[in-house]
Amino acid sequence: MSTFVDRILETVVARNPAEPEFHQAVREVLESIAPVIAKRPELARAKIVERVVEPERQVIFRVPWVNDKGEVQINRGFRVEFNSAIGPYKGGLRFHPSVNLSIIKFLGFEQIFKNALTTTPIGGGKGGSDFDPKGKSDLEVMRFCQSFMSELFRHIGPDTDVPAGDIGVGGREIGFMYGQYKKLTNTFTGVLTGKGLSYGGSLARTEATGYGLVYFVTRMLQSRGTDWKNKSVVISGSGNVAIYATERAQQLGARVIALSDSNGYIVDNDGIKLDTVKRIKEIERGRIKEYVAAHKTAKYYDGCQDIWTVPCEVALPSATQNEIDRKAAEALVKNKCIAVAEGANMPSTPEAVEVFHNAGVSFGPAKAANAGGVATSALEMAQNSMRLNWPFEEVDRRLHQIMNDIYDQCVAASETYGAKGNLVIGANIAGFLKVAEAMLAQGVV
Ligand code: NDP
Ligand code: 2IT
Repeated sequence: MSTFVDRILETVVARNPAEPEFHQAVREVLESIAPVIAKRPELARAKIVERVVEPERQVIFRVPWVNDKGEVQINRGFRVEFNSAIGPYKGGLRFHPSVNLSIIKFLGFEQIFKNALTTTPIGGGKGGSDFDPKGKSDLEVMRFCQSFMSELFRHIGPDTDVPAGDIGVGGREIGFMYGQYKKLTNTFTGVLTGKGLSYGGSLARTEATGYGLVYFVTRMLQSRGTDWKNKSVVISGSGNVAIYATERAQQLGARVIALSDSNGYIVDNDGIKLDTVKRIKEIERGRIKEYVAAHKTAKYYDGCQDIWTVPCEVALPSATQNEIDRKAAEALVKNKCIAVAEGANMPSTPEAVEVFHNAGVSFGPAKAANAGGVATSALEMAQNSMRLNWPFEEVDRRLHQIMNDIYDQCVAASETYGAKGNLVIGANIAGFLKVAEAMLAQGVV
């Protein structure tokens, strides 16, 4: 089994040097699917795994733009079209100074299996730029987005590749990119998701990742014979995913007591007042620190990492990759945390996941737990194709159903392959098998 993992990983590392996040994501999937390959020689013969770790297409491009002072700026743009076996490439765009090829490839690789789990017909892709929207004026963001789309537009399309948001890309950025795509192609199509409601966006897409995460955790808690009522919850980040996970968890009776950003975290033992967070983050584009000015009983702590030392029963890492290491996981376990589910992509290191599994903490991996966002993007694509809009309740009902299906698929696959209770293995196997069957059927392409 380990020969299989080592052999493929060796090639991946040699062919993609200096891409540690990509290697990390590939290793986890390989370790999970090794028993499937052992049982299915036709997948080995067709070299499905060797093919799935190689992106179908990778585009890297220059993004020049002019800032408000009239100075020329140069960023780098990426779009990795990873796998189109089950549908058009689909996945977000991340704008953050840390973006590089390794980050985009790990995200694109994860997206293949996540999208397969949603049961909607979408392939896997990801893109972005090392552009930092923080501290930029709206006009600077617009000029950047227009320049970014001036190259990206020739690679995407409603039946080819459909980007959306991720870190640093929300409604404002999607709007500017959509406008530029429309101007360049003279078409009005569903080429991006996460659009504004006035020009083809879906109700509930904004809420979907966070709400979906909460629906997934509901099932994890049910399997332990409990629910959200009065549970203390710590959520990292204070962006799109964190805000709407907080909202839905609170509606279900949970006590969300901490949120963060990359500078630090707040603790409000009376429960986070989400209206204040929405004002600071969504309207004023401020920092989470400002929360304590409005709520004197809350406390702010510098440094985001120590948020995991805040005692809680449920932890939802919803900021970024590798934010929970072994030490943070041990702190959560020590404080009697019973469930951890990943709102962010790959927020737990492999060592942290091991700590959770060994301690009997229920663990919901990203590609299952945060799939509600992209699933609802697929619902947005469906509505755009039909040229109609479903009501909020209809989209939310479908999202809820999809999250329940994903949970059931993960449990079933984990049991079939002798790893009951391990949702990491379940998610990887269930997602992989769907993509593998489609690749097998379509021949060597
Ligand atoms: P946002 O840009 O809305 O928010 C990101 C949040 O995470 C901010 O609070 C940000 O703080 C914090 N953050 C970002 N980078 C770091 C870092 N290096 N260290 C500490 N904190 C950091 O992004 P989203 O909420 O959309 O995305 C959050 C996570 O969820 C990402 O991992 C994304 O890939 C994942 N995800 C998003 C989906 C979506 O639909 N949006 C779907 C599925 C997964 P600061 O302001 O200081 O940067
Ligand atoms: O990581 C993710 O799944 C996303 N950022 C959402 C992608 C999408 O196409 O909606």
